[in-house]
Amino acid sequence: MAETAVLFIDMDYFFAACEELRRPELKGRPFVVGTHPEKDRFRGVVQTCNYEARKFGVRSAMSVTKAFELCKDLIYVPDDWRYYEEMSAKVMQLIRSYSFPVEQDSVDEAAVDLGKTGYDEAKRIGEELKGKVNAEIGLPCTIGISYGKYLAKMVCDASKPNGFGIVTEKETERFLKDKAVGKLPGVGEKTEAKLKSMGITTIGELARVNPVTLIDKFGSAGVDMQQLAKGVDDSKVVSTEETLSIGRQSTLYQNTDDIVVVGKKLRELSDEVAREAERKGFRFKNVGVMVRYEDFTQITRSANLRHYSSSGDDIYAAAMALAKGLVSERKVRKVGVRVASLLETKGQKALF
Ligand code: TTP
Ligand code: MG
Ligand code: MG
Repeated sequence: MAETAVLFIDMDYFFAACEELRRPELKGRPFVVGTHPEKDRFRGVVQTCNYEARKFGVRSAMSVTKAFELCKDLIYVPDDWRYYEEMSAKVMQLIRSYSFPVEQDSVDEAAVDLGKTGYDEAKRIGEELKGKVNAEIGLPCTIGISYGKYLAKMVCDASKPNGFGIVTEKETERFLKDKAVGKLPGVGEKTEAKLKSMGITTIGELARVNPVTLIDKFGSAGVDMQQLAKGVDDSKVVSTEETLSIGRQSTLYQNTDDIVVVGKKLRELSDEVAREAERKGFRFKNVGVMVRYEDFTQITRSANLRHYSSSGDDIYAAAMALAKGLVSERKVRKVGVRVASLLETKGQKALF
Protein backbone atom coordinates (compact mmCIF):
# COMPACT_ATOMS: atom_id res chain seq x y z
CA MET A 1 0.00 0.00 0.00
CA ALA A 2 1.34 3.42 -0.95
CA GLU A 3 2.01 5.96 1.77
CA THR A 4 -0.30 8.81 2.72
CA ALA A 5 1.00 12.11 1.40
CA VAL A 6 0.10 15.62 2.50
CA LEU A 7 1.02 18.61 0.37
CA PHE A 8 1.49 22.04 1.92
CA ILE A 9 1.60 25.15 -0.25
CA ASP A 10 2.50 28.68 0.88
CA MET A 11 2.80 31.63 -1.48
CA ASP A 12 6.14 33.45 -1.49
CA TYR A 13 6.14 37.05 -0.13
CA PHE A 14 2.47 36.98 -1.04
CA PHE A 15 1.18 40.60 -0.89
CA ALA A 16 4.46 41.85 -2.36
CA ALA A 17 4.38 39.26 -5.16
CA CYS A 18 0.83 40.36 -6.00
CA GLU A 19 2.10 43.95 -6.28
CA GLU A 20 5.01 42.88 -8.50
CA LEU A 21 2.58 41.13 -10.78
CA ARG A 22 0.66 44.31 -11.61
CA ARG A 23 3.65 46.66 -11.22
CA PRO A 24 6.59 44.84 -12.85
CA GLU A 25 8.79 47.92 -12.37
CA LEU A 26 9.00 46.95 -8.67
CA LYS A 27 10.83 43.72 -9.51
CA GLY A 28 14.40 43.54 -8.25
CA ARG A 29 14.01 46.64 -6.06
CA PRO A 30 13.50 46.39 -2.28
CA PHE A 31 9.94 47.28 -1.27
CA VAL A 32 7.42 46.76 1.51
CA VAL A 33 3.65 46.50 1.53
CA GLY A 34 2.48 48.62 4.46
CA THR A 35 -0.72 49.26 6.36
CA HIS A 36 -1.00 53.02 5.87
CA PRO A 37 -1.73 55.29 2.92
CA GLU A 38 1.23 56.70 1.02
CA LYS A 39 1.15 60.11 2.74
CA ASP A 40 0.96 58.59 6.22
CA ARG A 41 3.39 55.73 5.64
CA PHE A 42 5.55 56.19 8.75
CA ARG A 43 2.68 55.29 11.03
CA GLY A 44 2.36 52.01 9.19
CA VAL A 45 3.43 48.43 9.83
CA VAL A 46 5.15 46.18 7.30
CA GLN A 47 2.74 43.45 6.21
CA THR A 48 5.35 41.82 4.06
CA CYS A 49 8.26 42.69 1.77
CA ASN A 50 10.05 41.13 -1.18
CA TYR A 51 13.26 39.14 -0.77
CA GLU A 52 15.40 42.11 -1.83
CA ALA A 53 14.11 44.00 1.22
CA ARG A 54 14.59 40.92 3.43
CA LYS A 55 18.29 41.04 2.63
CA PHE A 56 18.39 44.24 4.70
CA GLY A 57 16.64 42.54 7.62
CA VAL A 58 13.21 44.01 6.88
CA ARG A 59 10.44 41.70 8.16
CA SER A 60 6.65 41.37 8.51
CA ALA A 61 5.14 43.15 11.55
CA MET A 62 8.07 45.61 11.79
CA SER A 63 7.24 49.33 11.90
CA VAL A 64 7.73 51.08 8.57
CA THR A 65 10.01 53.60 10.31
CA LYS A 66 12.30 50.78 11.38
CA ALA A 67 12.23 49.26 7.88
CA PHE A 68 13.40 52.58 6.37
CA GLU A 69 16.21 52.72 8.93
CA LEU A 70 17.41 49.34 7.70
CA CYS A 71 17.13 50.20 4.02
CA LYS A 72 17.04 53.82 2.93
CA ASP A 73 16.19 53.00 -0.70
CA LEU A 74 13.13 51.09 0.31
CA ILE A 75 9.99 51.61 -1.78
CA TYR A 76 6.70 51.91 0.06
CA VAL A 77 3.50 50.39 -1.36
CA PRO A 78 0.23 50.84 0.59
CA ASP A 79 -1.80 47.66 0.88
CA ASP A 80 -4.78 46.74 -1.26
CA TRP A 81 -6.48 43.94 0.62
CA ARG A 82 -9.27 43.43 -1.87
CA TYR A 83 -6.79 42.68 -4.63
CA TYR A 84 -4.80 40.18 -2.50
CA GLU A 85 -8.04 38.41 -1.60
CA GLU A 86 -8.95 38.10 -5.26
CA MET A 87 -5.55 36.59 -5.99
CA SER A 88 -5.87 34.30 -2.96
CA ALA A 89 -9.26 33.09 -4.21
CA LYS A 90 -7.72 32.29 -7.61
CA VAL A 91 -4.94 30.28 -5.99
CA MET A 92 -7.37 28.40 -3.75
CA GLN A 93 -9.65 27.65 -6.69
CA LEU A 94 -6.72 26.19 -8.61
CA ILE A 95 -5.75 24.03 -5.62
CA ARG A 96 -9.33 22.86 -5.21
CA SER A 97 -9.59 21.96 -8.91
CA TYR A 98 -7.66 18.76 -8.08
CA SER A 99 -10.60 17.56 -5.96
CA PHE A 100 -8.54 16.48 -2.94
CA PRO A 101 -9.60 17.64 0.54
CA VAL A 102 -8.18 21.15 1.10
CA GLU A 103 -7.64 22.95 4.40
CA GLN A 104 -7.07 26.66 3.83
CA ASP A 105 -4.96 27.84 6.76
CA SER A 106 -4.55 31.52 5.90
CA VAL A 107 -4.83 33.91 2.99
CA ASP A 108 -1.80 32.36 1.26
CA GLU A 109 -1.46 28.80 2.48
CA ALA A 110 -3.26 25.48 2.35
CA ALA A 111 -2.77 21.83 3.21
CA VAL A 112 -3.96 19.21 0.71
CA ASP A 113 -4.62 15.58 1.61
CA LEU A 114 -3.35 13.58 -1.38
CA GLY A 115 -4.41 10.28 0.20
CA LYS A 116 -2.46 7.10 -0.42
CA THR A 117 -0.97 8.28 -3.67
CA GLY A 118 2.68 7.45 -2.91
CA TYR A 119 5.51 9.93 -3.16
CA ASP A 120 6.12 9.57 -6.90
CA GLU A 121 2.59 10.57 -7.75
CA ALA A 122 2.60 13.22 -5.01
CA LYS A 123 5.73 14.72 -6.56
CA ARG A 124 4.11 14.77 -9.99
CA ILE A 125 0.97 16.49 -8.66
CA GLY A 126 3.00 18.96 -6.61
CA GLU A 127 5.24 19.97 -9.48
CA GLU A 128 2.28 20.35 -11.78
CA LEU A 129 0.44 22.53 -9.23
CA LYS A 130 3.49 24.70 -8.66
CA GLY A 131 3.89 25.11 -12.41
CA LYS A 132 0.23 26.09 -12.80
CA VAL A 133 0.36 28.64 -9.96
CA ASN A 134 3.36 30.20 -11.73
CA ALA A 135 2.01 30.04 -15.27
CA GLU A 136 -1.72 30.58 -14.83
CA ILE A 137 -1.70 33.04 -11.93
CA GLY A 138 1.78 34.48 -12.31
CA LEU A 139 2.84 34.10 -8.68
CA PRO A 140 5.71 32.24 -7.01
CA CYS A 141 5.01 29.64 -4.34
CA THR A 142 6.72 26.92 -2.34
CA ILE A 143 5.43 23.39 -1.83
CA GLY A 144 6.36 20.85 0.82
CA ILE A 145 5.28 17.21 0.85
CA SER A 146 5.46 14.70 3.67
CA TYR A 147 3.23 12.18 5.44
CA GLY A 148 1.60 14.64 7.88
CA LYS A 149 0.30 18.20 7.76
CA TYR A 150 2.75 19.71 10.25
CA LEU A 151 5.75 18.05 8.66
CA ALA A 152 4.62 19.13 5.19
CA LYS A 153 4.39 22.71 6.48
CA MET A 154 7.90 22.47 7.90
CA VAL A 155 9.21 21.10 4.62
CA CYS A 156 7.54 24.00 2.83
CA ASP A 157 9.08 26.56 5.23
CA ALA A 158 12.50 24.97 4.84
CA SER A 159 12.27 25.03 1.02
CA LYS A 160 11.43 28.76 0.63
CA PRO A 161 11.51 30.70 -1.64
CA ASN A 162 10.29 29.30 -4.94
CA GLY A 163 11.06 25.81 -3.69
CA PHE A 164 9.82 22.27 -3.72
CA GLY A 165 10.67 19.68 -1.09
CA ILE A 166 9.74 16.14 -0.13
CA VAL A 167 10.61 14.47 3.15
CA THR A 168 9.67 10.78 3.50
CA GLU A 169 9.52 8.71 6.70
CA LYS A 170 13.08 7.55 6.18
CA GLU A 171 14.41 11.11 5.84
CA THR A 172 12.47 12.69 8.70
CA GLU A 173 15.00 12.22 11.48
CA ARG A 174 17.77 13.85 9.49
CA PHE A 175 15.44 16.64 8.36
CA LEU A 176 14.38 17.47 11.92
CA LYS A 177 17.32 16.88 14.21
CA ASP A 178 19.37 20.08 13.89
CA LYS A 179 16.46 22.47 13.43
CA ALA A 180 15.54 24.92 16.21
CA VAL A 181 12.53 23.81 18.29
CA GLY A 182 10.78 27.04 17.25
CA LYS A 183 10.44 25.61 13.75
CA LEU A 184 7.89 23.08 15.01
CA PRO A 185 4.39 24.33 14.17
CA GLY A 186 2.72 25.39 17.40
CA VAL A 187 5.93 26.12 19.30
CA GLY A 188 5.85 29.87 19.83
CA GLU A 189 8.37 32.17 21.44
CA LYS A 190 7.24 31.41 25.00
CA THR A 191 7.49 27.65 24.62
CA GLU A 192 10.81 28.02 22.83
CA ALA A 193 12.20 30.11 25.71
CA LYS A 194 10.95 27.62 28.28
CA LEU A 195 12.58 24.75 26.41
CA LYS A 196 15.80 26.72 26.16
CA SER A 197 15.84 27.19 29.92
CA MET A 198 15.71 23.38 30.12
CA GLY A 199 18.73 23.17 27.81
CA ILE A 200 16.70 22.11 24.77
CA THR A 201 17.27 24.14 21.61
CA THR A 202 17.11 21.64 18.74
CA ILE A 203 14.34 19.30 17.71
CA GLY A 204 16.76 16.39 18.07
CA GLU A 205 17.33 17.29 21.71
CA LEU A 206 13.58 17.57 22.27
CA ALA A 207 13.10 14.09 20.80
CA ARG A 208 15.63 12.58 23.24
CA VAL A 209 14.65 14.30 26.49
CA ASN A 210 12.97 12.23 29.21
CA PRO A 211 9.20 12.57 28.58
CA VAL A 212 8.55 12.86 32.32
CA THR A 213 10.35 16.23 32.40
CA LEU A 214 8.23 17.45 29.48
CA ILE A 215 4.98 16.33 31.11
CA ASP A 216 6.11 18.09 34.24
CA LYS A 217 6.53 21.41 32.42
CA PHE A 218 3.92 21.25 29.66
CA GLY A 219 1.42 18.56 30.66
CA SER A 220 0.09 16.30 27.91
CA ALA A 221 1.03 18.96 25.33
CA GLY A 222 4.63 18.05 26.13
CA VAL A 223 4.00 14.52 24.90
CA ASP A 224 2.47 15.75 21.62
CA MET A 225 5.35 18.13 21.11
CA GLN A 226 7.87 15.34 21.59
CA GLN A 227 5.96 13.01 19.27
CA LEU A 228 6.21 15.58 16.49
CA ALA A 229 9.91 16.07 17.28
CA LYS A 230 10.29 12.32 16.75
CA GLY A 231 8.55 12.61 13.40
CA VAL A 232 5.22 11.18 14.52
CA ASP A 233 2.68 13.37 12.73
CA ASP A 234 -0.89 12.15 12.50
CA SER A 235 -2.39 15.64 12.13
CA LYS A 236 -5.37 15.51 9.78
CA VAL A 237 -6.19 17.83 6.92
CA VAL A 238 -9.58 19.27 7.87
CA SER A 239 -11.44 20.51 4.80
CA THR A 240 -12.46 24.15 5.08
CA GLU A 241 -15.19 26.01 3.26
CA GLU A 242 -14.04 28.18 0.41
CA THR A 243 -14.49 31.31 2.45
CA LEU A 244 -12.98 30.69 5.80
CA SER A 245 -14.95 32.58 8.42
CA ILE A 246 -15.93 32.56 12.08
CA GLY A 247 -19.42 33.66 13.03
CA ARG A 248 -22.19 33.71 15.62
CA GLN A 249 -25.90 34.38 15.34
CA SER A 250 -28.54 34.95 17.94
CA THR A 251 -32.31 35.48 18.03
CA LEU A 252 -33.36 38.56 19.98
CA TYR A 253 -35.48 38.20 23.07
CA GLN A 254 -38.14 40.33 21.39
CA ASN A 255 -38.43 41.62 17.84
CA THR A 256 -37.25 45.22 17.77
CA ASP A 257 -36.39 48.23 15.62
CA ASP A 258 -34.34 49.82 18.41
CA ILE A 259 -30.66 50.07 17.39
CA VAL A 260 -29.64 50.22 21.06
CA VAL A 261 -31.14 46.80 21.72
CA VAL A 262 -29.66 45.38 18.53
CA GLY A 263 -26.34 47.00 19.47
CA LYS A 264 -26.26 45.19 22.83
CA LYS A 265 -26.63 41.86 21.07
CA LEU A 266 -23.96 42.81 18.52
CA ARG A 267 -21.62 43.65 21.41
CA GLU A 268 -22.04 40.15 22.91
CA LEU A 269 -21.68 38.42 19.56
CA SER A 270 -18.60 40.50 18.64
CA ASP A 271 -16.85 39.49 21.85
CA GLU A 272 -17.76 35.84 21.33
CA VAL A 273 -16.45 35.90 17.78
CA ALA A 274 -13.22 37.61 18.92
CA ARG A 275 -12.69 34.93 21.57
CA GLU A 276 -13.32 32.14 19.06
CA ALA A 277 -10.89 33.71 16.58
CA GLU A 278 -8.28 33.98 19.30
CA ARG A 279 -8.81 30.38 20.37
CA LYS A 280 -8.39 29.19 16.79
CA GLY A 281 -5.31 31.37 16.33
CA PHE A 282 -6.60 33.83 13.72
CA ARG A 283 -6.63 37.55 13.21
CA PHE A 284 -9.19 38.94 10.78
CA LYS A 285 -9.61 41.73 8.33
CA ASN A 286 -13.23 41.50 7.21
CA VAL A 287 -16.32 41.96 9.40
CA GLY A 288 -19.84 41.07 8.33
CA VAL A 289 -23.30 41.44 9.88
CA MET A 290 -26.49 39.60 9.15
CA VAL A 291 -29.91 41.01 10.02
CA ARG A 292 -33.04 38.87 9.78
CA TYR A 293 -36.36 40.70 9.94
CA GLU A 294 -39.75 39.69 11.32
CA ASP A 295 -40.81 38.53 7.87
CA PHE A 296 -37.70 36.28 7.72
CA THR A 297 -36.10 38.27 4.92
CA GLN A 298 -32.44 38.71 5.60
CA ILE A 299 -29.69 41.14 4.65
CA THR A 300 -25.94 40.74 5.04
CA ARG A 301 -23.30 43.43 4.76
CA SER A 302 -19.55 43.32 5.20
CA ALA A 303 -16.62 45.72 5.30
CA ASN A 304 -12.86 45.49 5.54
CA LEU A 305 -10.95 46.83 8.51
CA ARG A 306 -7.80 48.79 7.73
CA HIS A 307 -5.63 46.26 9.54
CA TYR A 308 -5.75 42.72 10.69
CA SER A 309 -7.28 42.73 14.11
CA SER A 310 -8.02 40.41 16.99
CA SER A 311 -10.21 42.79 18.94
CA GLY A 312 -13.88 42.46 19.83
CA ASP A 313 -14.09 46.28 19.91
CA ASP A 314 -13.07 46.46 16.24
CA ILE A 315 -15.68 43.86 15.30
CA TYR A 316 -18.32 45.71 17.29
CA ALA A 317 -17.48 49.12 15.79
CA ALA A 318 -17.61 47.75 12.24
CA ALA A 319 -20.73 45.70 12.92
CA MET A 320 -22.55 48.71 14.41
CA ALA A 321 -21.61 50.92 11.48
CA LEU A 322 -23.02 48.30 9.11
CA ALA A 323 -26.13 47.58 11.18
CA LYS A 324 -27.18 51.23 11.57
CA GLY A 325 -28.33 51.40 7.98
CA LEU A 326 -30.25 48.15 8.32
CA VAL A 327 -32.24 48.77 11.48
CA SER A 328 -34.94 51.42 11.15
CA GLU A 329 -38.39 50.64 9.80
CA ARG A 330 -38.68 46.89 9.96
CA LYS A 331 -38.41 44.94 13.18
CA VAL A 332 -35.45 42.64 13.58
CA ARG A 333 -35.71 39.14 15.04
CA LYS A 334 -32.22 37.78 14.63
CA VAL A 335 -28.70 39.18 14.13
CA GLY A 336 -25.34 37.66 13.32
CA VAL A 337 -21.72 38.72 13.27
CA ARG A 338 -18.89 37.05 11.38
CA VAL A 339 -15.28 37.71 10.55
CA ALA A 340 -13.44 36.58 7.42
CA SER A 341 -10.15 37.18 5.61
CA LEU A 342 -8.40 35.29 8.35
CA LEU A 343 -4.69 35.33 9.01
CA GLU A 344 -3.04 32.70 11.11
CA THR A 345 -1.17 34.30 14.00
CA LYS A 346 2.19 32.66 13.84
CA GLY A 347 3.34 30.62 16.78
CA GLN A 348 0.37 31.66 18.83
CA LYS A 349 -1.95 28.90 17.77
CA ALA A 350 -2.68 26.98 20.93
CA LEU A 351 -1.32 23.61 19.86
CA PHE A 352 1.10 22.98 22.70
P1 TTP B 1 3.28 34.72 5.09
O1 TTP B 1 2.99 33.51 4.27
O2 TTP B 1 3.65 34.50 6.51
O3 TTP B 1 4.49 35.54 4.46
P2 TTP B 1 4.78 35.92 2.95
O4 TTP B 1 3.90 35.16 2.01
O5 TTP B 1 4.73 37.40 2.81
O6 TTP B 1 6.30 35.48 2.78
P3 TTP B 1 6.89 33.99 2.71
O7 TTP B 1 7.55 33.88 1.37
O8 TTP B 1 7.86 33.92 3.84
O9 TTP B 1 5.75 33.04 2.87
O10 TTP B 1 2.05 35.70 5.08
C1 TTP B 1 1.18 35.84 3.96
C2 TTP B 1 0.70 37.27 3.84
O11 TTP B 1 0.00 37.66 5.02
C3 TTP B 1 1.82 38.28 3.68
O12 TTP B 1 2.21 38.43 2.32
C4 TTP B 1 1.20 39.53 4.25
C5 TTP B 1 0.24 39.04 5.31
N1 TTP B 1 0.84 39.20 6.64
C6 TTP B 1 0.56 40.36 7.36
O13 TTP B 1 -0.22 41.20 6.91
N2 TTP B 1 1.14 40.52 8.60
C7 TTP B 1 2.00 39.62 9.14
O14 TTP B 1 2.54 39.83 10.25
C8 TTP B 1 2.31 38.44 8.38
C9 TTP B 1 3.26 37.41 8.93
C10 TTP B 1 1.71 38.27 7.15
MG1 MG C 1 3.64 33.13 2.28
MG1 MG D 1 1.55 32.04 4.78
